[in-house]
This record gives sequence, structure tokens and C-alpha cells, in this order.
Amino acid sequence: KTSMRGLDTDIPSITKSIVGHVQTSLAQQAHNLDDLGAYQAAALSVRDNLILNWNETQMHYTRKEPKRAYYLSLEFLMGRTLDNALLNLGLKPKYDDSISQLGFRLEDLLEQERDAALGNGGLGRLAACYLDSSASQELPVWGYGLRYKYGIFQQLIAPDGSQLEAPDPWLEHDNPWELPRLDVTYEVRFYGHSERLDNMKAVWSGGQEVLAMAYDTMIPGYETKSTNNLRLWESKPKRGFDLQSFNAGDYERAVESSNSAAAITSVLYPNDHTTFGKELRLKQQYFWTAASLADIMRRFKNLGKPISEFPDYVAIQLNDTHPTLAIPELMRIFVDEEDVPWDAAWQLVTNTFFFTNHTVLPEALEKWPVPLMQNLLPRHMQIIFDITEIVVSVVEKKFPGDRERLARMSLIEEGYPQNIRMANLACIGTRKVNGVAELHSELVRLTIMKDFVDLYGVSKFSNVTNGITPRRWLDQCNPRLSNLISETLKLPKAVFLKDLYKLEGLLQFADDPAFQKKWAAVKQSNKERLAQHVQTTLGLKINTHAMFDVQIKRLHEYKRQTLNIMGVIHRYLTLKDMTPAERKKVNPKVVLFAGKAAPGYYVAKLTIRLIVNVARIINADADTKDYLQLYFLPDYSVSLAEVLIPASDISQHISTAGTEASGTSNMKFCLNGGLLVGTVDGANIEIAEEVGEQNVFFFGHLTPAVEDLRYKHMYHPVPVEQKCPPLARVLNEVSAGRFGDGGVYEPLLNTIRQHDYYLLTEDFDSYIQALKLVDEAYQDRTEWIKKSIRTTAKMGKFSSDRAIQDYAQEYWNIESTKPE
Ligand code: DL6
Repeated sequence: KTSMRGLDTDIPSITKSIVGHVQTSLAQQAHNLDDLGAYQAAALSVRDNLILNWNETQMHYTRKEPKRAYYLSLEFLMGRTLDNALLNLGLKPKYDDSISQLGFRLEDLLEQERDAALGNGGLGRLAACYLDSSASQELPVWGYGLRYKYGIFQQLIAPDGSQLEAPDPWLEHDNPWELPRLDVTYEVRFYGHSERLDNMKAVWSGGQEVLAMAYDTMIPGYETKSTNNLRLWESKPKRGFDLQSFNAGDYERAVESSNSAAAITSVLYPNDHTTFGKELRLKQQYFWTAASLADIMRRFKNLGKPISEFPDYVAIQLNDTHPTLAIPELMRIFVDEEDVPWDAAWQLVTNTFFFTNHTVLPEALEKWPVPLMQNLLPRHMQIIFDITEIVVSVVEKKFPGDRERLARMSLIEEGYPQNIRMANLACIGTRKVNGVAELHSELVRLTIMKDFVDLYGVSKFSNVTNGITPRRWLDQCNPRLSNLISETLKLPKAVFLKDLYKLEGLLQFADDPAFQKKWAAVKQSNKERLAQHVQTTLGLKINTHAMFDVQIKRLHEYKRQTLNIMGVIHRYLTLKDMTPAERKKVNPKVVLFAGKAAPGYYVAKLTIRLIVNVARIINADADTKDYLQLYFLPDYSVSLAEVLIPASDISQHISTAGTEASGTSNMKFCLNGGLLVGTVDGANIEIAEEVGEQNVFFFGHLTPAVEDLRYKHMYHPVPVEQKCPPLARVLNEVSAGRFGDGGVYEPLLNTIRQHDYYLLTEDFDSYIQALKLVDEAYQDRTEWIKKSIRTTAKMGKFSSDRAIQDYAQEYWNIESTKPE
């Protein structure tokens, strides 16, 4: 009756605990409780279990003193917690029973939870998967991030089809999953001035001091007591307000500083891949890295070890360049506060940090204007100049007289103003640099880091292909499929959810008609679940007998949603050209899009508007609506992805070759038996290596061709009418107003007609060809199901458990350890 966690987890005890929380924590009456109250009480009851495991795990770490790793990420896209916590604790069936005895349905309560959407897309969701895997593998890993008051904006669609943004008040109903730590606070300084002393030291004083306060979120491992921590910082004024100004009658001035302190963590920047030059963003980055390092340093000091052993106890992963200020900050702590000589400090720092790059797009490489840094962080600016000296001396030594190389490698980019190149700093200040899929890591070595490969040798630059957690992205989002797999392989779910390679056992059933039938039935019921969701949330009716073709991701020109919508229009025009008898032979298809565009990204927003307006015309056309439906589902989120992915037959990952570092939704679709249509890019390549190229629909030019083609487009442009007549027809139909005011879309169409940087005109024909092959393959349903089974079976490599083990062993040098 008593679980090893110390709380009673029989059904009556669970019920008692839920009712207890209703009465005491919520101060409500059980008899007039609504779904929201019931969700909150259930969450608090589950949280009790997490807290006990968390306490035990943290006590164990304190006693055992293992080396720990810290994952610094400005984004954690966690989604909902209740379902995941129940799954990882193994308590879902019991809570299900208890909740229904109380007169509620667990499914309804799960829907009450707001997504924790503290991220933009792939980078933030990857961080969340890595936390799940670290806890599940009993690795001593903590995440550090910011507790934004507002996460990624809510997306609304205006009557004209445009995206509108509204704030995401995710904390409105209180967040039962976080524990405020009033006692864990640090002071973080901005501005002021820095006076140099001897021995490369300095004193930084004056300016503004802001308080960082910790909020802890427990991260339960799957089927283990190990429960790690995600520590998010909130900014607060150091003092309530400026009493002096208040007494002098200047109320506005008095609250100004407290407002400016609180503003630091008020909102997540809604840009994916770019955010430059904004002082508040730089403040966020420093506030977070300074608080995290102070916390890490305090924990290290509690061990009573000499400072020279810091890298034996601490590894810090920099998730992209966003936390790169941690490098000069740790130098500052060592040199100014701990009296470590500069050279020794540099040794310690470069043995502590590791850096993951997530994109080679040039516009996404962070740079900060020197004057901004100088003003906001004067001491760090000095340190960055001092580190630049290190770069100059090592480059001079290895490549004497090579001024151009030196200019490229310097931390300071010349210009007006000068800029600090954060990727160069991240490379110089870390022990290892990795990309997130084989092709991307190769591109990192060949392009943005080429000079550094020449300097340090290639061994510093390696690859860790991304992964996804099978707990959320198979069992939680697709319980029917994971039940079928368990029943078929005669394995408890835990076996393959912990070792995804076990799915290979499915291969021997791929040709079994009875199994194929069950496999298809699961897909069908997931389509119906999605259709039901769309019907209740949007009032739209989806044809569940059609093929479901899905593209869900941030709206970005390089991801080429525009190619997809042009393909849909092409299909529509082709259907219109057919006779009714010809149409009858066509495979019905439902095309689904979802994704947010950065609020200031004009072309991306125009693409959404086009999709919405094309959908209006197509879905209302009596000739074609039985054969083609198109939907843009607003406000894409982790929770929506959990319903969409299991329902998809085919999904689109169609970036211009060499632009998508990895992609992770491609892995999620495949794990759930969806097939891919994609370019030879990112992790698509490794997926095809695993599942076999015959099970992936590849198209388009390869990476090495892209630069040449861009050059040709720039200097020898060929009109789209000549280059690709079917695409020209589509563009002309849009211009002519077939989907509403054509003029509105001209700026979007011109990106294709003019320089066509993302090469739609080059890839359109082969894209249409690939979609034709998809249709043909789908006609032979048995073959399709076999492909689907084989795809799921070969997804073992893409578990984030594998990825996190790569980091643990090859980078951080940490080991699993768990409370007894
Ligand atoms: O590594 C996670 C994810 C990749 O799967 C995507 O391919 C990549 O586009 C994304 N990169 C970013 C870059 N952001 N910044 N900075 O989000 O990372």
C-alpha cells in the first residue's frame, strides 16, 4: 500500500489527497468544484509525490557529490505537466480511477492546464526533452532559464486571414508545478563602472542592482525516483521602490526602477533565430547567466573543494549563443572575486563550458554592439577585450601575418558600431562545440567555424544528433499506438520507452495482415481524435477518410511553407482542370498547417494570410472539396502537436537544403508512423539512413548545389515563366486575385519572382513529383502501412535518451546516480 516514495498511492489515499487539497490548498468545497478546481487539486496531489522524490534526489546529490551538468537555455518549451508527471510516476491509471470516482474525467482535467510555452520552437522543445531524458537516466543535470511572465504570444487569426498576437497569461491561474524559493536570491548588477586594478583584476561598482529569485520546477524521471530541477529566475527590484524619490514627491520616479527590474523577465522574445541589438534582451541574457553562475558557484563552494577542481564538479552546456555571457561572467568571478590568476582562470573556464550551435543561417548569429555592452556591462566588455588578446596571440602564433584570418576570428567585428561576435566567443571559451545533426555539424565545421577548426583541429567540433523523448512523443500523445506495440512485442511499455531500439521488434510483424489492420485502426482513431478536436475548438469538419498531410513549425522563409501552399494551389488548379470522372480517381487529401510567425516578420505573416484565404476558397469549392481540404490551425502549441502528430499520414520537412539544422518534429512524426516528404537536409538524412530511403519521399537540390544556384539567380536570373511554368501559373492566379485581393500578396510572390533566395523555383518540379509519388504510394494501402510500421520500428536512434547519453559521456563526463 505504501509506495517507495513514502506517500500512499492506493486509490482511496489518492482520493483523500485530492479532496484534502480542494479543502485546504484551494479552500473550496468538493461538491461545487469545477474542472479547473479539480485539475488544480489533482495537480497539487501529484506534486506532493514529486516533491518527496525531488527532496530525496537532491539530498542524494548533496551527499554523494557527483559531478553535475547544467543546461543553460533561454527557452524551455515544456507544454503541459500533469499527464507527463502521472506517466513518469506510473500513477496514471490510479488517478484516472480516483478522479472518475470524484465525478470528473481525467481527460477533461488535463485540458484545463495551460501550456508552459517559454520557448519559440525546436530549440526550446529540445531543452525540455533533454530534461526528461536526464532525469529518466538518473543523471545529475539541472536546467537554468528565465521565468517569463508571458510566454510565446497567443496567435489569433483576423477576419482578413492575418495573424494577430495577444499576450500569453500562462500564470493567470497559478502554476502548481513551480515552487517559489524566497530564500534563493542573488543580486545582479547592471551599468556602473569598472576600475582596473593590477593582475588583470577590476572592481565593478555603481549602476543598478536587481534581484534574481528562483522558482523550481520538478522534473520527474520515468520509472525512477530521480527527480531533477529546472530553476527559472524571476527579476525583482532590490528594494520595493526608491524611497528618496518618493519622499521628494516624485512617485513616478520612485516606481520606475522597480518597474524596470521587473521588466527583465516579463516577456519571452517571440523571435525564432533572430533578436539583435535590444538592450532588454541583453539584460535578460546577463541576468540569467549571472544568477545561474552565482547559484552554481555557491553549490560548488559548499563542497569545500579547491577552486582548481571546479571543472571536475561542474559542466555547463550553452544552448546556442544566448548564454555566452557566462564565459566572461565566470572569468569575472574567478579573477575579481576568487583571486584566481587570469591564465589559470581561463583554463578553468574553457574546461567547464560546452557550446551547441543550432543554426548556420548568417542572420541568426548573435552580435552585440560594443557601445551597448560597454554601457550595460562595463566589466564584461573589458574581459571580452582581454579574451580578444588571447585570440590575437594564438592566431598570430599559428598563422603569422594572416590579417584577414585574424579579422574573421576576432571577437570584435569592425564597423560602426563595432560588434561582439558571440559565436566566436562561445567557440573560444568552451571545450567542445557541437552541431545538432550530421550534415549541420559538417556545415558548422566547413562554414561558420572553419577558421577555428584550422586553429584547434577538428576534434573540438563534433556532432550530437538531436532526439525526442519517447515518453511524451509516443506514449503520452499516442497511447493507442504504444499499447498496440506493447501487446504485439509482448513487452511492458517501460521496456521500449526506455530503450527505443526495442521498436525494431516490430519489423517482424510488418507483413502480418492482422497487425497491419490494427496499425491502420490506430491511425484512423487518431485522425478521428484530431477531427473531433478541430470540430470542438474551431467548428470545422474534417474528412477523416482522407490522407492527412501536415506541416507544423515556425513560419520561416527557409522552412518553405510557401512551397507547400504553392503546391496546394497547384493541386487545386489541377483538380479544377479535371473532369468529375477523373477527379473520382484522386486520393482525397486534407492539408493541415500550424505555426506562428514572429510578430515583425512581414513575409512570414503574409504566408499565413495566404494559407487562410486559399483555404476559404478551396474548402468552399463544390467541385473539389471532397478531394482537397486545407486548414490553418491557429495558436500552434506543444499540446496541439500532441494531437496532430499521431494523426498524420505524411508530414512536410521541406527546407532549402543546408538550412534546417536538424528538425525534431520529423522524428516525432516518424515515431508515430507518419511518413516524410522532405529535402535532403538536417535530421531528415539520418532518418532516411535508419528507415531506408524507400520509405522517405525526398526531393530537391542538395546542399552543395545551393550556393551556385543562388549565385546564378543573382547574376543570371531567369523569369519564373521560363524556369518553372507550373509555379508561374500558381503565382499568376494568386496575383490575379483568385484567393482574394492579389495585390496584398505581391511582396511574398516577389520573393520568389525576384532573387528567390530559398530556391522555390528550383525545387518546385521535383516537389510536385514527390507529392505524386506520395499519392501513388498511398493508393496501395497495404504497402503504405508496411512503410509506416518500418518507419516507427527504426526510430531507436532518435530517442533523446541516446542524445543525452552522448552529452553525458563525450562532453560532460557525468555518471548516473540515484537515491537508493
Ligand atoms: O536543435 C534544435 C532546433 C533544430 O532542430 C532546428 O533545426 C533549428 O532550426 C533550431 N534552431 C534554432 C536557432 N535558434 N537560435 N538561436 O532555434 O534548433
